[in-house]
Amino acid sequence: MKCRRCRAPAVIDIRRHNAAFCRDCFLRHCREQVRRAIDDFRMIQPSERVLVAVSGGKDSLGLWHLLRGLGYDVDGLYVGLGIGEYSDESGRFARAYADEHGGKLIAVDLRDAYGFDIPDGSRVAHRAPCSACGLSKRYVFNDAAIAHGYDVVATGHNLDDEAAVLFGNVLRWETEYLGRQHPVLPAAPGFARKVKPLVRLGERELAAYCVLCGIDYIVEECPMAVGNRHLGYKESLNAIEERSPGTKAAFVAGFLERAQPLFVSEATEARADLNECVSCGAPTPGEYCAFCRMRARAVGEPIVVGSAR
Ligand code: Q46
Ligand code: ZN
Repeated sequence: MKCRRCRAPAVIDIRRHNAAFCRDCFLRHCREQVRRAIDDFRMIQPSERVLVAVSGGKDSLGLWHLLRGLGYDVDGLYVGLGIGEYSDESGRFARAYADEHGGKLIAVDLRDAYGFDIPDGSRVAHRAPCSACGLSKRYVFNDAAIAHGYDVVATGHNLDDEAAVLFGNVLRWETEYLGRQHPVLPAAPGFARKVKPLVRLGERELAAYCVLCGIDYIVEECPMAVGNRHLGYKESLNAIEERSPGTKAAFVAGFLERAQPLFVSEATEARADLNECVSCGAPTPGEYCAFCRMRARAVGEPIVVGSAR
């Protein structure tokens, strides 16, 4: 197996590109995919400050490394979710990367900052752990970006993630989510811009990128992911991809090009006419934002005006 670019011995083959690469050409390929995604979707301007949501896994640490390699001004944000040993470990990997590579890492511990963690909070609030977790992370990323003056929040969602989320949204015809499923969610009053620069790279490529760059990352999956729908969608898509490489990339790219614009108005309507949460000031369609409502249930206290920020 030879590298497609330089004919040196290859270290990885990527079936959907029908190509193999040596180490250096593969790293270049990864940077190139990220650069193309950023340019195609106008994700980040060169002078902007970027906050990467870091979980300690291959995607987020790989993203931090790739963005730095492309010359962006990037810091990391780690949210301590309180998911036992998994959170302790993932925090260690995030801090170790920041120490080793001289990156600035902002850490927010959910329990210290907001009084609950994901396992207890989701149980008490009667919410599925991943739903409570997703809501909390989105809230904390946005809040931290605005509080610290970042222009954009970058998350490590890769091609496999995007394909699985799209698959789920299509199976249930979640039209509002489909309208919002885009590599860039523009800024709006109270919302920082959100971008997904890894949308052109698969999970396996990210793992290989980290290994070849010597980036240590947490390999264990979050224990709360076991049996969730998202994993089931990934497995189904993997089976399809195995038989016909390139399906996931075509699915996501075709959606973004031909179908996503049809659903945009629904998502925009849902974002219009928002009020400020009476408790924390975050944008919300109601009186209190979903995070403050969940937090109040999780900590077993009434929502206090001005309590969360
Ligand atoms: S961390 Fe949180 Fe994931 Fe764990 S609880 Fe679910 S959403 S699975 S990315
Ligand atoms: Zn609120």
